[in-house]
Amino acid sequence: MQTIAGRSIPDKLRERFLGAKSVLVVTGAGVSAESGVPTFRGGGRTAVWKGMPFDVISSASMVEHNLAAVWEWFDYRRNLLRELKPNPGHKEIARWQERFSQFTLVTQNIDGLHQKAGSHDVIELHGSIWRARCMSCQGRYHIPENATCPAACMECGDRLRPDVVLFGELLPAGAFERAAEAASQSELCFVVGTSGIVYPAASLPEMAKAAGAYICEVNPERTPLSDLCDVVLTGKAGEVLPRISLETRKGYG
Ligand code: BJW
Ligand code: ZN
Repeated sequence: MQTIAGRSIPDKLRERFLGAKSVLVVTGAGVSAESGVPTFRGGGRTAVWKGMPFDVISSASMVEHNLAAVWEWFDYRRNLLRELKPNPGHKEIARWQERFSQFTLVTQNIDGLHQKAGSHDVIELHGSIWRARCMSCQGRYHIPENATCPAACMECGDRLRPDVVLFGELLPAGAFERAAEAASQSELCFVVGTSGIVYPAASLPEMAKAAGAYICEVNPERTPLSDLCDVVLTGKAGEVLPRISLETRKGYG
């Protein structure tokens, strides 16, 4: 593992970036930090609601016992998100989908900022804050940016909850399987802005590595995944990712 904190992108990464056909990007809360979204752990402001840490308010137990409080917390976050814009990190990742013949973006984020930046077919492992899900029939409802969520399920009338994945809950059907398939076929894998402690998302770089991919982490801090990576670019996603593209342009330097 090589740690790079300076200005330039190492030659090996440049070679891989120029030659790769199949690329996987795995992102976490850190990629949205420069847009103003609080992270869950470390790296600046962390998510707290009325004095409760996020793992208390964003928990299956709270959904069961106080769904109204959970909605209040998610409504509050959606209101903040409405004003926030994708940052250069999101935008660079969106450009990469045109650059590589096989490109997969897997995010743990629920904020929708990758899609706002132009990314499509994003695998959202932990759901979306912009959807609600019926607690009985699993019917899903998009929540438009300028509207409130429907009061109840239009199919069966039961209560709706945010369509996000809390600890101990299953990921959306097929999402992890598609991500794992992409990991097993990748030649180059970027792990951006995640603390790498939440599974099964954190196993994707491990799978990519086992399949022979070159792994590059982008994060201002070290994580439990750093040792697995071939290179660690120490810095903010919005600064480091555009530099990778810039420094791999023909004639650079
Ligand atoms: C920057 C930056 C900048 C700052 N640029 N970087 C195997 C082993 C052990 C445990 C498990 C296991 N498999 C499953 C588990 C249990 C559990 C788990 O992983 N627990 C661990 C904590 C030990 N996993 C689950 O429960 C998952 N479900 C599951 O596996 O189902 C099967 C199952 C069922 C029943 C029993 C067992 C298994 C579900 C996980 C759901 C996670 N949900 C949350 C909350 C969403 C709702 C909400 O938003 O309120 O998702 S938790 C929270 O953590 C959120 C995130 O998506 C997730 C990951 O966090 P992330 O993105 O990494 O953010 P941070 O804040 O942790 O890190 C930010 C990073 O950015 C830092 O490193 C900074 O340095 C960096 N940074 N600025 C780049 N500018
Ligand atoms: Zn229903």
